[in-house]
Amino acid sequence: MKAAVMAQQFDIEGWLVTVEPLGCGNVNDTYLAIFRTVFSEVKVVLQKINKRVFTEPVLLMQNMHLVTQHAHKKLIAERERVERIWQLPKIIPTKEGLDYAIDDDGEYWRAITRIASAHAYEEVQSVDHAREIGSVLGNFHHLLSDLSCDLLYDTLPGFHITPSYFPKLDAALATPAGQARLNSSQAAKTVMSFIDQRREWSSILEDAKARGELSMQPIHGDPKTANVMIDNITSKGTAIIDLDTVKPGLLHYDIGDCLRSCCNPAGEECKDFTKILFDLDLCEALLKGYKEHSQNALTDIDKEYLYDCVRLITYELALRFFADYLAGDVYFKIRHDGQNLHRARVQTQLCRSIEARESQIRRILKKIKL
Ligand code: GN1
Ligand code: MG
Repeated sequence: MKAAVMAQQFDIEGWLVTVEPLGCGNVNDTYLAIFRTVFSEVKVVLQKINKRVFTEPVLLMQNMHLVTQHAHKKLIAERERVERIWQLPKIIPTKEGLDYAIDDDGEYWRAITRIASAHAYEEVQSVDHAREIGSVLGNFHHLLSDLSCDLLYDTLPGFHITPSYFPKLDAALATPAGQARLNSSQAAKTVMSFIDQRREWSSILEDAKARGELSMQPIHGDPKTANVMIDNITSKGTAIIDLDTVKPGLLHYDIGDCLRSCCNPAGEECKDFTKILFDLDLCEALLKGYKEHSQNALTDIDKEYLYDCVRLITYELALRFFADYLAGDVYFKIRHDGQNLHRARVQTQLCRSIEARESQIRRILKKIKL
C-alpha cells in the first residue's frame, strides 16, 4: 500500500507496524501510522495532500512550518504563566530533512505529530465542550496575533471570500449536467433559490474589508468541532489541528466557521432536518471561551460584524457544497451520490435557524462583550 511506503520516508524511530485510515476529512487522505522499537511505540499522522484543492503543496508546507515554529516558541515562552499545556502538532521531517515527501505519482505526503491522550469529536458534546472549542480558537488567534501576514502565502486564493464561489456555481449551472442535477429534485431547487435570495448580501465582509474597516490576519481557516482536540484527562481543549488552511484572512472567517460548526449539535451530515438548529447556549459558551483566551484579538469595528460572519460562513458552506454537487463532486470527497446536496441542505437549514435567531445572537454578543 502506498501509504505504508510513504510512512517510511519520514524520520521516525522504529519499524512500521500498521497504517490505517484516520478521521472523516472532506479533502485530504489521512492515516494513523504506528511505529515500534524494541521498547516503545510512536503514533504519527500521515497525510496525502489533495493537490486538486491545494495546488501549491510546497507553499502550504512553508506556511505550516512558519506557523508551527512561531506558535511552538510562544507556547514554550508562555508555558509557566498559563494554566494548561496548550499544544500544536509539529511537522516530522523526512529522512532527508524535508517537510514533505513526493511519491512516484507526484503526490505530496507529510507526517505530523499526533496530539496524544486527546480526542476530537465530529459533533459538539456539551456546553463545556463548546466553551473549550472557543478557548482553543481564542488561544490560537492569540498565538498568531504577532505573526505578520506578509510572511504567509495565500495558498487557497478566494478561500472564504464568499462571492468568489459564485463563478463555480454559475459555470456548473451553464452545463447540461449541472442543469440536470438542479432540475432532478425539489430539494436542489430549494437550495438554489435560498442561495439566490442572499447573493447581494453575501459580499458584506468583503465590502467592509474594501472600505478598510476590517484587516487581514493569520487565520486557521477551518476551526470546526472535529479539528479541536480535547484532553482526555482534564476535558479541556488542548490543540487545534488541520493547519492546511492557515493563511491570511479575517478573524471573522474563523469565528463564523467555529460557531457554525460547534453550535449545530446535529452535525454536518445529519439526516433528520428537524434536529438542525443553531444552539444559543453553545454559542454563548463558545464566545466566553474565545474571549477568555484570545486576549483582545478584535477591534470595535470587528465586533460589529460578528453576527454577519456566522450567518455568512454558514451560507458560504451551503453554497460551496451545492456548487460542488452541481459540478459533479470535484472538490469535496463523497461516500454516496447526492452527499454534497445533502450537506448543502443541512447548512441551508442551519443558516435559516441563525437568521431566525438574529436578535438573540446579537444579544449574546452584546452581553459577552468580546
Ligand atoms: C473541508 O477536509 P476538511 O474536513 O478539513 C473544507 C472546509 C469545510 C469543511 C466542512 C480546504 O475541511 O472549508 O468547512 O470541509 N476544507 C477545505 O466539513 O475546503
Ligand atoms: Mg481542513
